[in-house]
Amino acid sequence: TTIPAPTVPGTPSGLDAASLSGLKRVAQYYVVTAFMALLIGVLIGPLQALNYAGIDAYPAVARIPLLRTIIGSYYQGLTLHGVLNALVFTQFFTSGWLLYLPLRALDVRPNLTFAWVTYGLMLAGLLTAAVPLLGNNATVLYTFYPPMEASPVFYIGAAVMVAASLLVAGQVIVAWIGWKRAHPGHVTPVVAYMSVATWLMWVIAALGLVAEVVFLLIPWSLGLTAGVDPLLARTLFWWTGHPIVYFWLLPAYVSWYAFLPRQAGGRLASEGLTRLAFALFLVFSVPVGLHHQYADPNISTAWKTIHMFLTFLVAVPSLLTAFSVAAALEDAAHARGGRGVLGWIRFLNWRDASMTGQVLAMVSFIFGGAGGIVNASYAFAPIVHNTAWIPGHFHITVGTATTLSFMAITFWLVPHLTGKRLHSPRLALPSVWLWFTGMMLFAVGMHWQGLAAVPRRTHLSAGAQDIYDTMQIAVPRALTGLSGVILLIAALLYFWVLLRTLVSPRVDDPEATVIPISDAISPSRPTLAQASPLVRRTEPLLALAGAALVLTLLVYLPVLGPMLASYQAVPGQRLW
Ligand code: HAS
Ligand code: HEM
Ligand code: CU
Repeated sequence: TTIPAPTVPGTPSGLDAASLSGLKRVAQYYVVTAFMALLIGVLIGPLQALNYAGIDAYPAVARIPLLRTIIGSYYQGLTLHGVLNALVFTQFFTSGWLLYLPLRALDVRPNLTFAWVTYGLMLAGLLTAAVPLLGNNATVLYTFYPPMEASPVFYIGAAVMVAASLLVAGQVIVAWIGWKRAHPGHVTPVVAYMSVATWLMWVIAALGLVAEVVFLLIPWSLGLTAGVDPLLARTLFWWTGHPIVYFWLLPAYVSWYAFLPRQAGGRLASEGLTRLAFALFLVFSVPVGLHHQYADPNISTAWKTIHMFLTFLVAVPSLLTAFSVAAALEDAAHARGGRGVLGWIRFLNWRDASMTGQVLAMVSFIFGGAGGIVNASYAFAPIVHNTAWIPGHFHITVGTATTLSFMAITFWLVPHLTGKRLHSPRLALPSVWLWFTGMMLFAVGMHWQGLAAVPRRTHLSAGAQDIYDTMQIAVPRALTGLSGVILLIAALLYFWVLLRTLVSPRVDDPEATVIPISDAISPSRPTLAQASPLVRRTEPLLALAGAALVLTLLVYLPVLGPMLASYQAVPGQRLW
């Protein structure tokens, strides 16, 4: 399972030294752009946490001219926070991460011009969308539900950004197909397997959003159509909107499976199981979107229920992951002398910030995942839907399981890409502990407030203060406010370490920091003939993607059909 070192210069299709360093540079641009977006997005978060503590910081913010442009209102800030963190940060990071890793694992020489053009396109899409966002002409939140209507420039920018991600997907998938042709009868190396499965899933997932933006929102916002059907648009949105959360999660899983065991001092539990988890994600990630629409009228209860059961099914590969990765960590701790049912946990490599951050991210995800299963239950959904519970849920999924993992990964990835040394590992460690502590407190505060029926997406510290004050939830409000302060400190520490690392001089050969690829406990077999039946059956990723598409159409066409047949054109509104 080792990622091969660059082959002898001159190998026709292999990754020679020049293309390796070129590839690293593209990946570095993606990763750094991602974290710049996160920096801006995250700084807005504490203001929102204070709002959920009953403290209105927005009049004070509005007095500072630069901030007034960005955070002119609670909702402009919230839109920027959601878009930059959840959409921009994740997509840019993954485009670098899951471009670099599979090409490296397959030892395929990339077309660097194509890679740079794709990066440029993604950046152009982002900058285009930023214009109306910063001008308060796209304050529609990151879900942009119509009939709220943003400037067409926002939708066009967003569409270009997503299109660019599909080009990255294409580059990786084409490289993998080429590798398959050149290596008949061989098993795809596990890191490449996970990456290709993730990209194939994303291609199918993105179809809903692409259809929504290209056929509904862009023509409508340009004034070419009189109105848009909100229900149809929302349904297409959630076609993408659910699986996008796995597009955020699976890149972290790649690291939890393939790299974290070695960082902890152990081995990957089972390659076959790893492949199975990703194959299941490929097939079952998309056909579940109606679990975001239980409260929407005019969708049959039967289809909502079917999507609910499929949601429970797509939790299975995460449960597999939980046990499999826990086993890998226990293996690591045993190798370091750890014993006991839980006693081994102490023996992990807790001095290493990269390992610690990822393990803490995983711990947060135990609770994030459990909450997700509550959300998915048709019977519980009415209690939690649209309440503060939901932001509670997703800050310990995307906000921690994903974000804290990506942060922890940069501690080795940035040195590996740049040849620079991590600035102050001593500060890196408290930054991940503080992020974890802050987000866990945030989650307690927000879930608790949600159960008390505090709504999400509400500037209640301003307009609704009277009602809010009578709710007798002083403890969770205080926890939420406190968490905002802790998270601010965590973010400042982390970005200090990252930025100092980036501006430091290059001191090492980048290859001196190795990709921490783990061995597997069960030996891996390079050819399909020797491989286990599980490995053989999960290898045909294109066929699995075909199955995913068929299943998605089966559970979506009967839902979309009636909506198209009774299309309701609703004129746009600007609520801000
Ligand atoms: Fe979710 C809403 C259901 C996972 C993100 N989710 C959201 C929203 C976001 C989001 C952003 O069914 C809000 C959207 C909006 O703005 O309206 N979610 C689920 C389910 C899962 C799930 C069933 N969500 C995620 C992930 C996200 C994410 C992952 C981002 C990355 N979610 C919902 C539903 C809603 C929803 C409803 C709509 C709510 C509403 O009413 O609006 C599952 O995939 C979760 C499965 C996960 C597990 C946990 C496995 C645990 C692991 C860690 C093991 C740890 C170890 C550490 C081994 C079963 C893998 C051991 C270490 C030691 C030291 C001991
Ligand atoms: C929304 C706080 C970091 C993604 C929110 C809300 C709060 C908050 C209080 C709820 C606002 C409302 O419903 O009115 C924070 C704090 C952070 C932080 C204090 C850390 C300093 C993150 C990160 C991500 C993220 C790292 C993702 C990578 C989101 C998203 C929303 C949100 C997608 C939903 C926006 C919407 O409802 O339109 N955040 N957040 N946040 N946050 Fe964060
Ligand atoms: Cu979902």
